Amino acid sequence: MPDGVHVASGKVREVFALDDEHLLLVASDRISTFDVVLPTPIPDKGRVLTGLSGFWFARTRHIVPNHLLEIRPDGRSIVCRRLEMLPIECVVRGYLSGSGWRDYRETGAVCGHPLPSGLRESERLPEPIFTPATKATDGHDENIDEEQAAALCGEEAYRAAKEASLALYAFGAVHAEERGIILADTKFELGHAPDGTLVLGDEALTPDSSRFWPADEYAPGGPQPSFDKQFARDWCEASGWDKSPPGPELPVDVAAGTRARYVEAFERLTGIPFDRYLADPQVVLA
Ligand code: Q0N
Repeated sequence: MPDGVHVASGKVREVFALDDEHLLLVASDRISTFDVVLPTPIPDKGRVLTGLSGFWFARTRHIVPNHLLEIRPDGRSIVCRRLEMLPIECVVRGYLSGSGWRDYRETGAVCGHPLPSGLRESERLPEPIFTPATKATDGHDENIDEEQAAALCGEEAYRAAKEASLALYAFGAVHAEERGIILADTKFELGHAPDGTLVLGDEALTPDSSRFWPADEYAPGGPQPSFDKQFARDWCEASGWDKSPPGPELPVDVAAGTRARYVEAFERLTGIPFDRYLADPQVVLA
């Protein structure tokens, strides 16, 4: 069984079972904008995301252990421990954006967290909040409150997942801010190892699982440009595409410009030249 049995796929990644205890996670170069996967790949995007995840996994083991066992020589796939995943998305928000902003405008609260009145879109929150969501099969996750999340996970697992998620976010946000990137929010997936230990799975603190904003352009009071995808999004908007599938082909310069932004995020956050990662993916683990 060279590369395993296909067990799951996301919009841009695939999961294969290697055996009962091990999975292979493969990150493709596909990109989604406005919830649609575009026909044009972004060269090396899967490697950027895999390398960044590896970088964070190696540096956050003191907060919570993770599923990473090995980054493959291709730089785009990892071998990981197979976990029993919690049935929630563990979202942490430090800024008011996306569904958090929508919920706040409609109700003044996000996932049961009452917030001060008068906050603007993209504003920094008084403190980061844990805002769990269900895992919807149609890709449209639904925000839930603490009580619903605890009922889905069990009280003890919920408490531990919340604590780990908030600590991981705090670690990532400080590191990113020191490098000129605002980590507005992020999503973790956690699970249990066979011995019952809580373990961080999936990818972590990547541009696909987070909102990265360039700090030097931060201007609350409206939506912020995405560090990585804004180039592709702007081109899609200007192309007149109605945002229903299929998405438009990106011109080569737009694909290249988008790649450059992903690579820049990698280099700023890791301090490692991306070429070094391509030559030896293990550099992010040192
Ligand atoms: C798992 N998903 C949903 C990849 C991620 N370590 C694990 N053990 C058992 N199951 C999973 C993992 C992990 N990671 C998580 N599916 C399987 C997220 N997927 C979506 C598709 O891309």
